[in-house]
Amino acid sequence: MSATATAVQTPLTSLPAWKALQAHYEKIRSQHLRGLFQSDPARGTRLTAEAEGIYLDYSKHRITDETVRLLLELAEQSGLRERIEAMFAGEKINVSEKRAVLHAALRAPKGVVIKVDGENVVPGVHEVLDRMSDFSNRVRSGAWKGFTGKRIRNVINIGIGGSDLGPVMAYEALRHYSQRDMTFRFVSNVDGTDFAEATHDLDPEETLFIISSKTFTTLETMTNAQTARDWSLKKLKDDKAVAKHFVAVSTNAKEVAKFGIDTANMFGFWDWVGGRYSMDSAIGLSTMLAIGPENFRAMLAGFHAIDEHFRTTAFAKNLPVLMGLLSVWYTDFFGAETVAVLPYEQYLKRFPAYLQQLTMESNGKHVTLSGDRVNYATGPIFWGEPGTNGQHSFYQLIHQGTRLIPCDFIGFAKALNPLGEHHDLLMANVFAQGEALAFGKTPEEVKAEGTPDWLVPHRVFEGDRPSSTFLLEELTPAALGKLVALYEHSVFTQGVIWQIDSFDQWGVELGKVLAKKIVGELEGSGPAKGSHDSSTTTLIERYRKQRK
Ligand code: G6Q
Repeated sequence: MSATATAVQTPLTSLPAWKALQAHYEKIRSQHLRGLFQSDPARGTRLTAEAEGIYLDYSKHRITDETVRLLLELAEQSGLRERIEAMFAGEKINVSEKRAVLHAALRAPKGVVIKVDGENVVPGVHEVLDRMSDFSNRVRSGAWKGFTGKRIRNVINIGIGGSDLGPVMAYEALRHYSQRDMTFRFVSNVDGTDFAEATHDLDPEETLFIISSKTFTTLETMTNAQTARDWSLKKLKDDKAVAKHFVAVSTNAKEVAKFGIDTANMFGFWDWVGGRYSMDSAIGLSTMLAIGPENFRAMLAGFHAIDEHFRTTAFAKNLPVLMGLLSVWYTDFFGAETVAVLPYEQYLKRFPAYLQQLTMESNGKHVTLSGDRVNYATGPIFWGEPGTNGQHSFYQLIHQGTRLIPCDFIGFAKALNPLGEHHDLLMANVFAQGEALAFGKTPEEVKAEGTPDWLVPHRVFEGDRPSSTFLLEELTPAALGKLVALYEHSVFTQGVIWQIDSFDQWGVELGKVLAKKIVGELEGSGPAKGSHDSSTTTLIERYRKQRK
């Protein structure tokens, strides 16, 4: 293992920049954004950054130039530069799983050399991409036929977590570019309803299943895959049909073959691709089938552009670095618990859900790389919904509640579906929300509107509520790749500052193990067999009685 991955680090809270930020916070905490803008009208143009067609306005944050300077120092003192180099060089920076972290290799152009254990992984990436392209073209054109000779009209991706959230999000985000005479569905939950609803109106003769599972052992996915097999064969009545209606995306050829899928129809990836970082690997096969290989490659180019930006741009102008540092600033100094992601783009409706896994599974950690308990807060809770819908539900709390919730607003200058005034109305709302959150409405302003005294407190907006605004030209496949890569690298930046392993996920293990144990105890109706606490035992017994 490399020196960079395991080097003993100065504890975060002992770094000079951290201490300076603590002192600085005391000075800045009571400064209102109204005052900051009044005394420095240029901040709205200065505290911005732009790269690869993405404009980030971070002026509506509770920061000054001094805050930014100290946060950048924190990044330097945390060794972010070396850690970025280590990641892109294929070092095993996922220390608890002893793995390299190379989602950046998935979008590296041909000719780039990225080595893992001495082997260049880029040619293998392109070999899989070429096979995916060939397969997608055949299905999309109708050349690939189902077992009874019918054209494939429906594609169902079966996968969960990292093998589902990216594909669902990308399909929804890029639906505008999708082949409209095909239906795409996604089944993830072990709850049978998910499968039943996804298939109820489909014909097995026209339906292709993609079983997406890195390990090919995940309980939910294997259960759904088996159900899909039964559903198909009930109509197709011949085991040989499996080869025409099932393909696999996995790293586990042995299990794929055991399931009955022809390994010629298996698309592989590698242990250096984490599940939540895999939507641009073969896990994105459903995306490629929907939008076509060219658009998929455009998306990869978008990812790559931000990889290069992150790797080579000075931190002061580096979008993911700035995003990551701002998150640390609110999480650790203001004590903010959550971040709201608010895309003003209906196609991005699953983007917050996708980011929940990316951010929370990555940075929801309570020990450092060396296993010590952290004494500061790590990964915030991510949540959100598209605007303007959220404005009519939870924005009330962001505007007038008692919590500080930094917001990420995402908007596009051009509409993909221009209809009358819709887009201007949408964008007017995103700009208005950032403005209202930052500047609010004072009691004097409320009174001046003729509001009776008793009602004034209810109608006051304190303001001083921070937000970032991301403005892009249009939601294209490349733009989506860029947006996702921004958040990926922001997550990494935060993880480096917090000295945690952003690439493992041990926290999902315990529940899985216990579920396997309990499932065998649900048969019968007498007292529960397993040794559990009194609460779990009672719940199991009650279930056994009621299920009859
Ligand atoms: C992601 C996690 C997790 C994983 C799923 C599915 O980073 O590791 O969400 O993607 O548990 O795993 P398989 O792809 O192995 O079925």
